[in-house]
Amino acid sequence: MDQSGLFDLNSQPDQGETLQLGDAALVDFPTAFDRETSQALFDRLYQDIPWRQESLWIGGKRREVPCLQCWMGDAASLYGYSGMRLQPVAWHSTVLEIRRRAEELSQCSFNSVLLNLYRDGLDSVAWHADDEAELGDDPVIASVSLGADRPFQLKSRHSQPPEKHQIWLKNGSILVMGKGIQNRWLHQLPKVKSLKEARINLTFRQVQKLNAQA
Ligand SMILES: O=C(O)CCC(=O)C(=O)O
Ligand SMILES: [Mn+2]
Repeated sequence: MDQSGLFDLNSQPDQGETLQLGDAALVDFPTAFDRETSQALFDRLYQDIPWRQESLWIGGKRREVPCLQCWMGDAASLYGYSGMRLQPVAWHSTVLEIRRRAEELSQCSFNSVLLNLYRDGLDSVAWHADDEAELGDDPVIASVSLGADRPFQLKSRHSQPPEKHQIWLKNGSILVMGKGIQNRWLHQLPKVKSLKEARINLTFRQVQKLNAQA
Protein backbone atom coordinates (compact mmCIF):
# COMPACT_ATOMS: atom_id res chain seq x y z
CA MET A 1 0.00 0.00 0.00
CA ASP A 2 1.15 3.52 -0.71
CA GLN A 3 1.81 4.78 2.85
CA SER A 4 1.65 8.40 1.77
CA GLY A 5 -2.07 7.97 1.09
CA LEU A 6 -2.88 6.28 4.40
CA PHE A 7 -3.68 9.44 6.29
CA ASP A 8 -5.10 12.31 4.33
CA LEU A 9 -3.80 14.92 6.74
CA ASN A 10 -4.68 17.95 4.70
CA SER A 11 -8.36 17.32 4.13
CA GLN A 12 -9.68 19.85 6.63
CA PRO A 13 -9.90 23.61 6.25
CA ASP A 14 -7.46 25.48 8.51
CA GLN A 15 -9.79 27.41 10.77
CA GLY A 16 -8.14 28.45 14.00
CA GLU A 17 -10.12 29.73 16.98
CA THR A 18 -8.13 32.22 19.03
CA LEU A 19 -8.38 32.61 22.81
CA GLN A 20 -6.58 35.83 23.64
CA LEU A 21 -5.12 35.85 27.17
CA GLY A 22 -3.70 39.34 27.65
CA ASP A 23 -0.89 39.64 25.15
CA ALA A 24 -0.54 35.85 24.75
CA ALA A 25 -2.77 33.67 22.61
CA LEU A 26 -3.92 30.08 22.24
CA VAL A 27 -5.09 29.06 18.79
CA ASP A 28 -7.22 25.93 18.57
CA PHE A 29 -7.75 24.00 15.34
CA PRO A 30 -10.58 21.69 16.47
CA THR A 31 -10.70 19.68 13.22
CA ALA A 32 -7.03 19.54 12.26
CA PHE A 33 -7.63 15.84 11.53
CA ASP A 34 -10.95 14.32 10.51
CA ARG A 35 -12.53 11.55 12.65
CA GLU A 36 -11.35 8.65 10.55
CA THR A 37 -7.80 9.96 10.37
CA SER A 38 -7.75 10.69 14.11
CA GLN A 39 -8.83 7.12 14.89
CA ALA A 40 -6.19 5.68 12.53
CA LEU A 41 -3.47 7.88 14.08
CA PHE A 42 -4.58 6.95 17.61
CA ASP A 43 -4.55 3.21 16.85
CA ARG A 44 -1.13 3.35 15.23
CA LEU A 45 0.47 5.32 18.07
CA TYR A 46 -1.24 3.27 20.79
CA GLN A 47 0.26 0.11 19.31
CA ASP A 48 3.66 1.25 18.07
CA ILE A 49 5.02 3.77 20.57
CA PRO A 50 7.36 2.36 23.27
CA TRP A 51 5.26 3.79 26.11
CA ARG A 52 7.04 4.05 29.47
CA GLN A 53 5.92 4.81 32.97
CA GLU A 54 8.40 7.35 34.31
CA SER A 55 8.73 8.19 37.98
CA LEU A 56 9.75 11.34 39.83
CA TRP A 57 11.05 12.26 43.29
CA ILE A 58 8.43 14.47 44.90
CA GLY A 59 8.76 15.50 48.55
CA GLY A 60 11.36 12.75 49.19
CA LYS A 61 9.13 10.01 47.72
CA ARG A 62 9.32 8.27 44.40
CA ARG A 63 6.02 8.61 42.54
CA GLU A 64 4.90 7.26 39.22
CA VAL A 65 3.94 9.86 36.62
CA PRO A 66 0.16 9.40 36.17
CA CYS A 67 0.29 8.67 32.45
CA LEU A 68 2.56 6.76 30.05
CA GLN A 69 5.11 8.77 28.08
CA CYS A 70 7.62 8.75 25.28
CA TRP A 71 10.14 11.48 24.41
CA MET A 72 10.87 11.45 20.68
CA GLY A 73 12.94 13.65 18.45
CA ASP A 74 16.23 14.52 16.82
CA ALA A 75 19.11 12.70 18.54
CA ALA A 76 20.47 15.89 20.14
CA SER A 77 17.16 16.91 21.71
CA LEU A 78 17.81 15.77 25.28
CA TYR A 79 15.10 17.02 27.57
CA GLY A 80 14.21 16.94 31.22
CA TYR A 81 11.70 18.11 33.78
CA SER A 82 11.41 17.74 37.56
CA GLY A 83 14.92 16.29 37.71
CA MET A 84 14.24 13.66 35.04
CA ARG A 85 16.45 13.38 31.93
CA LEU A 86 14.84 11.94 28.82
CA GLN A 87 16.81 10.56 25.87
CA PRO A 88 14.75 10.81 22.69
CA VAL A 89 13.69 7.75 20.73
CA ALA A 90 13.93 8.02 16.94
CA TRP A 91 11.09 9.60 14.97
CA HIS A 92 8.18 7.31 14.11
CA SER A 93 6.81 7.84 10.60
CA THR A 94 3.26 8.50 11.87
CA VAL A 95 4.55 11.10 14.34
CA LEU A 96 6.42 12.77 11.47
CA GLU A 97 3.15 12.98 9.52
CA ILE A 98 1.44 14.57 12.52
CA ARG A 99 4.37 16.97 12.92
CA ARG A 100 3.94 18.11 9.34
CA ARG A 101 0.35 19.15 10.09
CA ALA A 102 1.34 20.80 13.39
CA GLU A 103 4.08 22.78 11.62
CA GLU A 104 1.73 23.77 8.83
CA LEU A 105 -0.90 25.13 11.23
CA SER A 106 1.48 26.76 13.71
CA GLN A 107 3.97 28.05 11.12
CA CYS A 108 6.75 26.88 13.47
CA SER A 109 9.30 24.05 13.28
CA PHE A 110 9.69 21.41 15.94
CA ASN A 111 12.59 19.01 16.56
CA SER A 112 11.03 16.96 19.35
CA VAL A 113 7.79 15.84 20.91
CA LEU A 114 6.56 14.52 24.25
CA LEU A 115 3.88 11.88 23.76
CA ASN A 116 1.52 11.19 26.65
CA LEU A 117 -0.90 8.28 26.86
CA TYR A 118 -3.73 8.85 29.35
CA ARG A 119 -5.10 5.34 29.85
CA ASP A 120 -8.36 6.69 31.30
CA GLY A 121 -9.67 9.71 33.21
CA LEU A 122 -7.55 8.92 36.27
CA ASP A 123 -4.40 9.72 34.31
CA SER A 124 -3.61 13.43 34.32
CA VAL A 125 -0.97 16.16 34.24
CA ALA A 126 -0.67 18.56 37.19
CA TRP A 127 -0.20 22.36 37.02
CA HIS A 128 3.03 23.28 35.23
CA ALA A 129 4.48 25.38 32.42
CA ASP A 130 6.72 24.04 29.68
CA ASP A 131 9.39 26.61 30.46
CA GLU A 132 12.55 24.53 30.83
CA ALA A 133 15.71 26.34 29.76
CA GLU A 134 16.26 24.02 26.79
CA LEU A 135 12.98 25.18 25.22
CA GLY A 136 14.31 28.75 24.93
CA ASP A 137 12.95 32.02 26.35
CA ASP A 138 9.42 31.95 25.08
CA PRO A 139 8.53 28.72 23.29
CA VAL A 140 5.62 28.05 20.96
CA ILE A 141 4.21 24.55 21.57
CA ALA A 142 1.75 22.67 19.37
CA SER A 143 -0.44 20.19 21.25
CA VAL A 144 -2.20 17.44 19.31
CA SER A 145 -5.10 15.52 20.87
CA LEU A 146 -6.32 12.07 19.79
CA GLY A 147 -8.95 9.91 21.48
CA ALA A 148 -11.13 10.99 24.40
CA ASP A 149 -12.02 14.69 24.65
CA ARG A 150 -10.60 16.16 27.87
CA PRO A 151 -10.81 19.55 29.64
CA PHE A 152 -7.60 21.59 29.71
CA GLN A 153 -7.17 24.35 32.28
CA LEU A 154 -4.98 27.45 32.46
CA LYS A 155 -4.27 29.79 35.35
CA SER A 156 -2.26 32.98 35.40
CA ARG A 157 1.10 32.87 37.19
CA HIS A 158 1.38 36.48 38.23
CA SER A 159 -2.06 37.69 39.35
CA GLN A 160 -3.84 37.07 42.67
CA PRO A 161 -6.35 35.55 42.72
CA PRO A 162 -5.22 33.75 39.56
CA GLU A 163 -7.32 34.18 36.45
CA LYS A 164 -8.53 30.75 35.23
CA HIS A 165 -9.76 29.39 31.92
CA GLN A 166 -10.92 25.99 30.72
CA ILE A 167 -11.13 24.74 27.16
CA TRP A 168 -11.89 21.30 25.73
CA LEU A 169 -9.21 19.47 23.81
CA LYS A 170 -11.10 17.48 21.22
CA ASN A 171 -10.19 14.37 19.30
CA GLY A 172 -8.31 15.45 16.17
CA SER A 173 -7.52 18.96 17.39
CA ILE A 174 -4.29 20.93 17.47
CA LEU A 175 -3.89 23.63 20.11
CA VAL A 176 -1.07 26.08 19.45
CA MET A 177 0.20 27.66 22.66
CA GLY A 178 1.74 30.89 21.45
CA LYS A 179 4.46 33.12 22.82
CA GLY A 180 3.79 34.33 26.37
CA ILE A 181 1.66 31.35 27.39
CA GLN A 182 4.45 29.37 29.10
CA ASN A 183 5.89 32.44 30.81
CA ARG A 184 2.66 33.86 32.14
CA TRP A 185 0.32 30.88 32.52
CA LEU A 186 0.32 27.39 34.05
CA HIS A 187 -1.68 24.56 32.49
CA GLN A 188 -3.01 21.20 33.63
CA LEU A 189 -5.06 18.27 32.42
CA PRO A 190 -7.24 17.40 35.44
CA LYS A 191 -8.55 13.94 36.29
CA VAL A 192 -12.06 13.07 35.05
CA LYS A 193 -13.06 10.18 37.33
CA SER A 194 -15.95 8.91 35.21
CA LEU A 195 -13.91 8.70 31.98
CA LYS A 196 -12.96 5.21 30.82
CA GLU A 197 -11.56 6.03 27.36
CA ALA A 198 -7.91 6.65 26.54
CA ARG A 199 -6.37 9.77 25.04
CA ILE A 200 -3.02 10.42 23.36
CA ASN A 201 -1.45 13.88 23.41
CA LEU A 202 1.62 15.02 21.50
CA THR A 203 3.26 18.31 22.46
CA PHE A 204 5.69 19.36 19.74
CA ARG A 205 8.60 21.48 20.93
CA GLN A 206 11.80 23.03 19.63
CA VAL A 207 14.70 22.09 21.90
CA GLN A 208 17.66 24.47 21.74
CA LYS A 209 21.27 23.31 21.44
CA LEU A 210 22.29 24.39 24.96
CA ASN A 211 22.03 20.83 26.31
CA ALA A 212 24.46 19.35 23.79
CA GLN A 213 26.92 18.89 26.66
CA ALA A 214 24.36 17.17 28.97
O1 LIG B 1 -2.17 16.29 27.56
C1 LIG B 1 -2.22 17.52 27.43
O2 LIG B 1 -3.11 18.08 26.81
C2 LIG B 1 -1.16 18.38 28.06
C3 LIG B 1 0.16 17.70 28.23
C4 LIG B 1 1.19 18.64 28.73
O3 LIG B 1 0.92 19.71 29.17
C5 LIG B 1 2.61 18.26 28.65
O4 LIG B 1 2.93 17.12 28.29
O5 LIG B 1 3.46 19.11 28.96
MN1 LIG C 1 2.67 21.04 29.31
